[in-house]
Amino acid sequence: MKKYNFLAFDIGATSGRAVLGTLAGGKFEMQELHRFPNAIMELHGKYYWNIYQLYDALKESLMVCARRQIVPDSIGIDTWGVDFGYLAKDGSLLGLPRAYRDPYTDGAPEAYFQRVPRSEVYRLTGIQIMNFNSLFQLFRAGQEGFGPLEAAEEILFMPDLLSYLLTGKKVCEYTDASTSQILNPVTKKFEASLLQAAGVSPSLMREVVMPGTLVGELTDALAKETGIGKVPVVAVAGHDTASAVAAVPAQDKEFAYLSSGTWSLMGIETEEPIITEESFRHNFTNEGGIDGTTRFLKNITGMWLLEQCRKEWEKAGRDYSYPAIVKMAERATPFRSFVNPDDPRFANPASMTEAIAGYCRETGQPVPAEDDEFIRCIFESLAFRYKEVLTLLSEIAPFPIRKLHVIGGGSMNNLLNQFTANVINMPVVAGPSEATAIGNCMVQARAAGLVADRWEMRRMINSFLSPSVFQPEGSGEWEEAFRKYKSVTS
Ligand code: LFR
Repeated sequence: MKKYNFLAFDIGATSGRAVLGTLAGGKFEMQELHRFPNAIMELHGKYYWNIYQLYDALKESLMVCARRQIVPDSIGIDTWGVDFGYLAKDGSLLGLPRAYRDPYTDGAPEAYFQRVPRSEVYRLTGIQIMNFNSLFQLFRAGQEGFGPLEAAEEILFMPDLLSYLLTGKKVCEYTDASTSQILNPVTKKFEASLLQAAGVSPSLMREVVMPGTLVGELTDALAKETGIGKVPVVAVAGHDTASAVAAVPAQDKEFAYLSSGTWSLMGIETEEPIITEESFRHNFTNEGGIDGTTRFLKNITGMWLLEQCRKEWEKAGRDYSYPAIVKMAERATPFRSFVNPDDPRFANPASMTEAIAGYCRETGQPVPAEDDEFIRCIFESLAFRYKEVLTLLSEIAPFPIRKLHVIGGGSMNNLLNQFTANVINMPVVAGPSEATAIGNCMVQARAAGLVADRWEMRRMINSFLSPSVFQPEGSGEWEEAFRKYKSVTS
């Protein structure tokens, strides 16, 4: 029986991982081979991703593989969405990719809508309006006279860019391209008119390919230097959220998901995009999924709030582990103060604790002072925001939503899972926490002809996973607290 090795690179805004998925006789197993940091770097007032450091980390991971005598059958890369790098005519990488939290896009959508109305941008792309979408980044880069754009022959989105560094071959993978707000989700082609209106050339984009497409093999130099050989690189669902949703262990379509990490992405999987007056009004997005599905979802500011507080506490010498944080929240007084996690002030504040305190002060609530009060405020506020978005989703969904699947790192937070179940009054199924890496491996397995579609992937995932189920608990206290949340956040 052949044993297949799939190497998944799953790279997020704060760290990346090389995970090995092994498939033999219908049995799937995973192990982490290497973990490396990723961070936004500021240089002369602009914010970038250090792609060369990432490239080194990928190389190091390949060496770890080679040292352990593991020969991957293929490699797949997924990252966060929207960001991209610029390439010159000869294929040289121009500068560093800008990071989506660079404030250069503040106010960019409003300025762009002077050229193409907001409703038209949404009609053509079905993508929720967010400052940092690639369309607005290109628009601003053009206005800034950003050198790399001026010299660029084309752009490559982050997962494709990293695959290009590894193979020398270029593709534009569909799920990640779908986050750009340039792609039309119905035709699955880029809308030249949107780029022209941004003042950039439509020739920057190449044709999209579907997840599962072979990009190419590792370059000769890399194959030799790392000692791993000419391993093929497959374009998986390059957008991390698409990979995660592929790995939701659902058995039928009547579910909503919450991909919980730095962001909380809450949505449903549909056969067709939903671009209506209502979805426009509530700013829902239609991103591309596997098997031609649509991820109809909304971005909710997720663990970012906590991650940023944690950074401050760490600097002040208070370095809490994740389990310690959950314990602190458990002990804190319930229902004291709430924030709207999506308030723009939380996008990139100099101090997250100050920003939260300011929100509570302005809305006449008790101002958190102790660390445990901040944590409790964040968890409860997130649970309430989940309920708000799930209510909207239930109104729009073409099927009844019977449960919420929470996947990703945040699914390990049992306290928040229970809060969420209590407030949405529906079962919460938690796990896998490694959904993104699993989805990445599963698309590689499909490219190798080992699984047929997402339902077969999900059956396989279910066979080795035992997700925890959280049933709603409590009487009316969550409903009452939700009303208080509404009154301070609307
Ligand atoms: C999650 C994610 C979200 C996307 C945001 C920015 O990691 O990919 O789906 O909206 O990052 O790219």
